[in-house]
Amino acid sequence: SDTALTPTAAASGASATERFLTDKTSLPTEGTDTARVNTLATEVLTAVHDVIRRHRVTYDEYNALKAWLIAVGQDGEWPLFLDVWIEHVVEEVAGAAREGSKGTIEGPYYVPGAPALPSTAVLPMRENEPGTPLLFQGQVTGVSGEPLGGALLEMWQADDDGLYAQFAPGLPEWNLRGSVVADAEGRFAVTTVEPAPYQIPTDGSCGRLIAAAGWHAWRPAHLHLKVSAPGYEPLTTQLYFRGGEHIQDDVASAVKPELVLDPRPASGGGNEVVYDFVLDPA
Ligand code: MBD
Ligand code: FE
Repeated sequence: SDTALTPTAAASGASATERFLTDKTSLPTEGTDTARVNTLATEVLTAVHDVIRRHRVTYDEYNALKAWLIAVGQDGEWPLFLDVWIEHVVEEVAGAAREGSKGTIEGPYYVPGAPALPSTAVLPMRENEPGTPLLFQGQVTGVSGEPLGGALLEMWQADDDGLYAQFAPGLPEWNLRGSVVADAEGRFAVTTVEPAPYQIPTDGSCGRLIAAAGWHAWRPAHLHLKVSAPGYEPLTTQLYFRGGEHIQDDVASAVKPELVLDPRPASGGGNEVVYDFVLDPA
């Protein structure tokens, strides 16, 4: 096989780390809330101390942890580790007061600036893109039912091999990534292909943790979306497929019942599904 086209933990980790450092706000240097940091850091450290005492952690185990933490950084897998095992609780807290559509985690593979597409569109894809065609349509409204004309739906997803453009080699830059602009009534109709389940890299430190703990590395097949409109709270979400593998045991714990699609066969072949988004006021 062509090793240049084989996805590796180190390559996708480096891309995800660079992505994060480019897009997300840099570390605050001023205005640090010392009391807040003191509370959070003290409680996290105390929780770790308690585990060490309760399980009589040995020096061999401590050194294995130290080596593993160093390797996570060397592999560029901090974005992956944090988004798989921590982000779902941050999102749970952040989204608790939302009245409109449920959201879920963003994960490490969002890239801003995907090609702009009209309300009826085909996501950028290769000729003969493998996978079951999917017509995904719906409407974006506010919580009072007001249509949000011109709402933006940024979409990104894995292909039929479970690979994300810009994080696995050999795919066109914007494959299965697009910025869809809804029509004047907030409606959209996007043609894509159904993604495959996603296996997080098994050849890096996150994979070594999974193997050592006897876990599995799978996420159920999913579409990622960021839905936004001026004056409304942006929504970051994912949509899954009823009956799909690992819906019940997502390694990233990011499935919610409201996020599971039930596509049915479309008359022209492939599948189709309707899903509406409701945004909270900002
Ligand atoms: C993904 O595709 C993903 O969505 C998350 C949350 C973590 C790793 C890979
Ligand atoms: Fe994903």
